[in-house]
Amino acid sequence: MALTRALDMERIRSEFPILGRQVHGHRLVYLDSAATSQKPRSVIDAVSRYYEDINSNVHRGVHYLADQATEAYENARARVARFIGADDPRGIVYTRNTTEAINLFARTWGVATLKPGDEIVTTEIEHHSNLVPWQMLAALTGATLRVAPVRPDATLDLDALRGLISPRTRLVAMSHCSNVTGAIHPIEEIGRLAHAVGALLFVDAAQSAPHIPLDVKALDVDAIAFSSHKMLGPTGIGILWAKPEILEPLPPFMGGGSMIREVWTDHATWADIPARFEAGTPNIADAIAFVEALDYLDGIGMNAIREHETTLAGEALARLGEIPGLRIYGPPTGAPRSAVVSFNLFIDPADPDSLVHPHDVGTVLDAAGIAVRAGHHCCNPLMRKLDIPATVRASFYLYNDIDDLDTLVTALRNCREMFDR
Ligand code: C6P
Repeated sequence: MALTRALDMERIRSEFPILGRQVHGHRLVYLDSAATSQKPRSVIDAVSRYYEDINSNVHRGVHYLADQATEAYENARARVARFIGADDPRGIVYTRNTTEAINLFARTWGVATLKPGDEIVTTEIEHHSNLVPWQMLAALTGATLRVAPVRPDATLDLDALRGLISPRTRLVAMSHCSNVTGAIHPIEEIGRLAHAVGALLFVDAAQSAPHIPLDVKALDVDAIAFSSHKMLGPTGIGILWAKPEILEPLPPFMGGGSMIREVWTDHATWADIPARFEAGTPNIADAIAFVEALDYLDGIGMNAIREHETTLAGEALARLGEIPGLRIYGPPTGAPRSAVVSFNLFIDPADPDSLVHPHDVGTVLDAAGIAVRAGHHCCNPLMRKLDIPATVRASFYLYNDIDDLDTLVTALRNCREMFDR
């Protein structure tokens, strides 16, 4: 049964071949899209088509195939720019993933800009990818890292974050959407505060770009990072976007082919952006196939996807909340959130020691054909703050429907009974 009229679920499901398979004798219920999404047939075909038709290196050859591959690779860059509302494709830098995009920005902008006394502001709810690179940058430059705390209810303390932004701040680096709680953070407001003190806003959009219409101009962010694999595209391709005027004066990230203008034995000069940041043979096939993913998302419409997921998340919160002893971590009802739901099962809600270990819950769900993530979700500081080892996380996407939620709820009720015995 379709939950909303926003999407044609039958058609969408039929376009994702993996959703037709069985796991442990059950229909696969894939609720782990925050880790990586499934891929529609058009993306899978685009990868093979590239190797069958135009496989060649880019920006090097003088032959027909090299021209075709280069054109497709650069058209893909322009397509990504259009997807996020950026006017100039020179602001799009291909990386392997969000993690590499954040490290690239830290190692280029950060090393070129920061000095002792400067401050980077981030938050306790960040994925390690948006925390550790800033820790490393602070150690390298003598800058100070300030970290806004999470409240005991697992929401970000926005007042504390506002209070940390000062004339010493050079960069605020924060997630648009938490991969654990699904909270959507007010990046427009934080951006205004950052800009008022002359700082930049860097947004980790790994969990928002796949689910929320994004427009970098309307949001007025300075740089963002996201991963193709979380938004129907292939693994191995990520995006750093930054305003071209920010990228223009920066030094390269890595040295090698493609990123140079001229090389002598003792020095070199740099290519223009974005080539300056793309040393070596890039991931051509997956950059080109990423276009199919973006076309697929836009074909359905990011607003329709958001509407579908909001309805599904609302239903999930209500239904999961009825399971005795199930505790959900994250924003209060009505607060902006994505379709990521983290929770734990306690046999006795009043006794923290009665926690059913999330890995055990994950294993029971897996036996029923349900794929969720159980763990710390690369968010150790958040887990420490919540005083839990891990959570179970169900993350929904455009191909999930109410029957997936039904299956999850039934399996969780069974799981609770099993551990209560
Ligand atoms: N989160 C999850 O299961 P990469 O691995 O580089 O594509 O993305 C890193 C990353 C950065 N920021 C956020 C908010 C993320 O959620 C992730 C990836 C996955 O939650 C894998 S750990």
